[in-house]
Amino acid sequence: LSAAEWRKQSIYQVVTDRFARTDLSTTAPCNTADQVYCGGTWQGLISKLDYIKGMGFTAVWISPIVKQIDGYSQDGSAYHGYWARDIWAVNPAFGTDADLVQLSAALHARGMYLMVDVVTNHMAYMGCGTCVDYGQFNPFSSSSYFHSYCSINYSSQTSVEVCWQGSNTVSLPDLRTEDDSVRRIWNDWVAQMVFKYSIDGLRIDSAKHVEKSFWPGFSTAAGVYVLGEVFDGDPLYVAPYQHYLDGVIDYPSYYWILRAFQSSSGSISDLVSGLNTLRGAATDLSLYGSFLENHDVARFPSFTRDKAGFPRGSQFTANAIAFTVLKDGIPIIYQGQEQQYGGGAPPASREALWFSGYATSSEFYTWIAKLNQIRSWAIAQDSGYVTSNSAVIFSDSHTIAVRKGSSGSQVVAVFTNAGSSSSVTVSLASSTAGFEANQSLVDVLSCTIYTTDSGGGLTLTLNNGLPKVLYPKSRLSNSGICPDL
Ligand code: ABC
Ligand code: CA
Repeated sequence: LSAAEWRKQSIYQVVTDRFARTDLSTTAPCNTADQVYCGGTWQGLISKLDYIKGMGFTAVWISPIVKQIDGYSQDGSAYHGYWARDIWAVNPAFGTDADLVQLSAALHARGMYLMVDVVTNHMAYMGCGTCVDYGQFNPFSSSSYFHSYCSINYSSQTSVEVCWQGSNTVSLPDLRTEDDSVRRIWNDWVAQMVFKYSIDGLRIDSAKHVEKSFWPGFSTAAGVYVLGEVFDGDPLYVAPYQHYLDGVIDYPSYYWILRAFQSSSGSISDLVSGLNTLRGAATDLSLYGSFLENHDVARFPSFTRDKAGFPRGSQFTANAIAFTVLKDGIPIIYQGQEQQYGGGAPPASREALWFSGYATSSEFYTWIAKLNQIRSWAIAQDSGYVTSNSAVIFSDSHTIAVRKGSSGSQVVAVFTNAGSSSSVTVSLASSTAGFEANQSLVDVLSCTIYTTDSGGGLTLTLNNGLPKVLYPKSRLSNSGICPDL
């Protein structure tokens, strides 16, 4: 699938081992601290695709598929998939080649897309950096394919690229991706993978650890949208990667959103200025991947204690999720957010989803479903929606209002970190929000109608810390959104 088509998608991130088992057990043990395989499979995922589709997602990103190193150590086992040994075989713990083909077919049958996580930076070895038995790797079965061992000094980009991730318990031998022999293998591999499993897009692991010049050839060989993981909070560090990859994961915004919405003293002004900086630096924000949680960070609810008001949960989380889904870029929701999982730093944030019973009535399941529905309706109504950059039209210490989309069908969303028992009033001017005089707008989250004044202005109050998303009432017919209005 092309980058242009990916802009309109909404991605659900799956850690295969932790999503669903073939037996669909909801009680099989899975203690995250153990860092062992819990039994999730591609067949389990196939059985639960309607759970994902039911939230309005159109694509699924799965954790890496290739064969891993065996064994167990202080760093755990390879259940996450980032410790490759043989790139030409699939991980038998998750299923067979045929299962993977079936997964992709099952997604396509639902009009959905498959994104696969790929690691080209390194292989893995259970042992220290200078003890590696290179003969175990397929195909990189000699030390000549690898940089010699050194541990990364993050203040040097050269070191980030040529030294090794991992530890001396599980070392991650760093490939000489600058060599033609290595590049040829990866380009051939990715073309075959995309073809064999009908893959629609790739999430590129450890993108900042590979020299930039590797990516254009790899991306051309893949022939599908590639989304790079550049794990860094600095927009000026991250943005240039988009000259080499279609998109990048939006780590800069992640940090600003996390800090702005985790408590009533979070900084909205840092969020506003950060977004401005990123907008200035980014080549194409519509191809960024927006997220609030993933398998490498602590879950958002682990940062916030507000459990009152919003049913079973937090207004802070509700705002942060809504902001993430409606901002510029392709939204990515990590499995478990819809069940308000609260695991802290990894491995704690890799809880098995089955303990939730896959409840489709949970508050955040329906919240996310609503947000995806609104976004996809805005996209269907307005061909410029995804490609137009949003603008912050109002902000103060507790609120931020953002406008996105073409005039006449723009989405105006107002978010707050004021918390559960708050009431904050915001005035939006016609000149910035773009509303008409006496226009009917619907807050599509609560299905409440608002009417602008004779000058097109609107004053509205956010109660109990929840956001509002305004959309022209005249544009909602047949949307299925707020059908009773
Ligand atoms: C295992 C154990 C852990 C143990 C560790 C030593 O070994 O599970 O308990 O502590 C995989 C597994 C991990 C595993 C590692 C290492 O391999 O999932 O469980 O840890 O064996 C990707 C994947 C990730 C994967 C790998 C490796 C790469 O998403 O799941 O990990 O294939 C770096 C990399 C990034 C990588 C991430 C985990 O580590 O760049 O590609 N993710 C700074 C650095 C970042 C760094 C980050 C986290 O710290 O700049 O490069 O990411 O370590 C901001 C700054 C940022 C800064 C953050 C922390 O603060 O702007 O730059 O990031 O303000
Ligand atoms: Ca490297």
